[in-house]
Amino acid sequence: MGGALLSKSWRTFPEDYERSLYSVKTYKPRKKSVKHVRILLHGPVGAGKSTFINSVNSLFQRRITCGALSDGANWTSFTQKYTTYKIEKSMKESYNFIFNDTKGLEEPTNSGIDIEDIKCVLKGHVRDGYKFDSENQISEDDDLYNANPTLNDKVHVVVFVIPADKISLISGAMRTKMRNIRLAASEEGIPQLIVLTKVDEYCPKVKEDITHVYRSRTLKEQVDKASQLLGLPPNCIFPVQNYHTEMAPNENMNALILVALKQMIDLGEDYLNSQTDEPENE
Ligand SMILES: Nc1nc2c(ncn2[C@@H]2O[C@H](COP(=O)(O)OP(=O)(O)O)[C@@H](O)[C@H]2O)c(=O)[nH]1
Ligand SMILES: [Mg+2]
Repeated sequence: MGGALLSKSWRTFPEDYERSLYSVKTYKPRKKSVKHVRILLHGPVGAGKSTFINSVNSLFQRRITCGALSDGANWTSFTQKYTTYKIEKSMKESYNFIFNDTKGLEEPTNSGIDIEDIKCVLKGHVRDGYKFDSENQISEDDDLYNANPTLNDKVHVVVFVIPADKISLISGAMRTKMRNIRLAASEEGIPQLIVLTKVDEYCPKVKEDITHVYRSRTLKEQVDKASQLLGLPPNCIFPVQNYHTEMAPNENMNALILVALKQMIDLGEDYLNSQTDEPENE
């Protein structure tokens, strides 16, 4: 056994930051009927989903933004409102990628979203503002049920958000639920990836210096565990450190967040181009 840091990195630290930033900023779906790529974040409560969206926002605003998305006191609530998050480009405009955020069913409260509801989300049947109810599935009679979703309403990429420091604590039940969501997404042909958060919490060497992220021996092990957990290859797993306290903007943290975001957009764009524009009738 060697030290905490491997002499060789298992992935190259992203270098062409400005180019990636430019391509994300100017991204526009090739399909005219689609306004944006819709990214669905899913994962246990406290995994860092809201903080990731905040981190992306901070990256684009070039200052740290927080608060607005924090789940705060209501994280154990039984209902969860379906909300779309946009990143503002200017007063009038947003970037052409949007986020939706869903949490898994939690023991023991069993709050969270049922797999059947998630399937409806994936297909674009759930409108903004819908309050998920862990006791009842969305009904076709609901005002916020979209009976005729277009490609624009559908989810184009699914992101599992998993905390690096808690992978071993993920219960069998939670794992099954995540795998079922993965299966449902795969059935729709929707691509998936994993964002591995809290790499700073997990590895002291990474906390010291984020550029060590791809040289951390223990973190590589967590990447492999996450890969096994959901059956996604290690190259679909993106370690990040979110802006979680009063931190100054950091170029290296941004680089990791941007690599993950760019991959989400690229996979989402591939999915869009593989679909027909016709509204789906079920
Ligand atoms: N150290 C550290 N803390 C994080 C990171 N990401 C999120 N957090 C913290 O983890 C907690 C839960 O995050 P939150 O985004 O609310 O989780 P959510 O339930 O998935 O939306 C918050 O206190 C965050 O500040 C990270 O990368 N590193
Ligand atoms: Mg949240």
